Amino acid sequence: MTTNRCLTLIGAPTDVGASVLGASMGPDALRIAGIAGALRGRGLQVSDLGNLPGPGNPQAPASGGWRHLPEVTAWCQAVHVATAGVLQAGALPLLMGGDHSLAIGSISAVAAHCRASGRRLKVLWLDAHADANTPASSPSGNLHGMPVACLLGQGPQQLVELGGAAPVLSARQITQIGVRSVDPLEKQFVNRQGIVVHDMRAIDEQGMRAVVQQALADVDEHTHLHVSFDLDCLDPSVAPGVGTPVRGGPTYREMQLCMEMLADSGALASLDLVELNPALDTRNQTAELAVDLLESLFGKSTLVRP
Ligand code: B3U
Ligand code: MN
Ligand code: MN
Repeated sequence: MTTNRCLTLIGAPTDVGASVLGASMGPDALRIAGIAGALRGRGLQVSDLGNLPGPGNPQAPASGGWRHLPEVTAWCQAVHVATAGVLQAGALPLLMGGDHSLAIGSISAVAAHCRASGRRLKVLWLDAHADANTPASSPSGNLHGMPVACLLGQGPQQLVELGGAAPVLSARQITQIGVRSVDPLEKQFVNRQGIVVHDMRAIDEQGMRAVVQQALADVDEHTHLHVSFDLDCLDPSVAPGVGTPVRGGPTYREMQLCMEMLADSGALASLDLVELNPALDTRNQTAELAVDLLESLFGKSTLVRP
């Protein structure tokens, strides 16, 4: 169970890092699904900062290897400042996306906070994609496919240096779970960097329990655990409301176990919940599933466990 009992919701209604429009409606869909009440039900003190303001989506083609760099930079700066403020106030920031490019803003703020407070940062990246493209490797130019590379110091300078110090992370600080779609050149980057990826084959062969145990092996009481949860990690049969679904993802039960084990670590201190696309959802099913999984992430369990 996490020790921080104050949580602040931050809405980041952007889809400017993606091709498919609609993730900008994610924060409100999560509110409609009852995110604040569910977290209060877990005993947390919840406040909602509302939605951050940011630039709209110009729907421009890629140039220079990326799309919408000034707009994504502006969103990430806003997210960075808001996340830093919440951490400074001693609360747990929960970023409601919005597309996954916003993690450059949140994680750069979390990393600065950890540097200042002497805590070790560990990032768990739950995603169907590795999000480790660079402008040279990206097939789309979409910046939501590049946040991991940017955080590791590879990408447009504005994003790489968004939080000042770069790189924000070293490869051993990030572990990925649920990955099943990686572009050819992106694969080379992931291998060169030595990022630990527990792909779907690992989950199939070893089970979610063993995978999460390995991912948490270096997490202790001095660790700030940041979870960056892209909802397209889940199998699209249970989570259809995402812009870039990939079949063959974790089931509801597998992801619930993952959430329960992360809760047990007691280390969770910040969170991104991204890529929810209400325009593609059926009756807010994916938002409701996200809220259900959050309850497990914040300690809900069927029985009292020792
Ligand atoms: N790897 C592809 C697709 C993608 C990555 N992240 C998302 N989609 N959501 C790309 O465009 O970089
Ligand atoms: Mn992602
Ligand atoms: Mn994804």
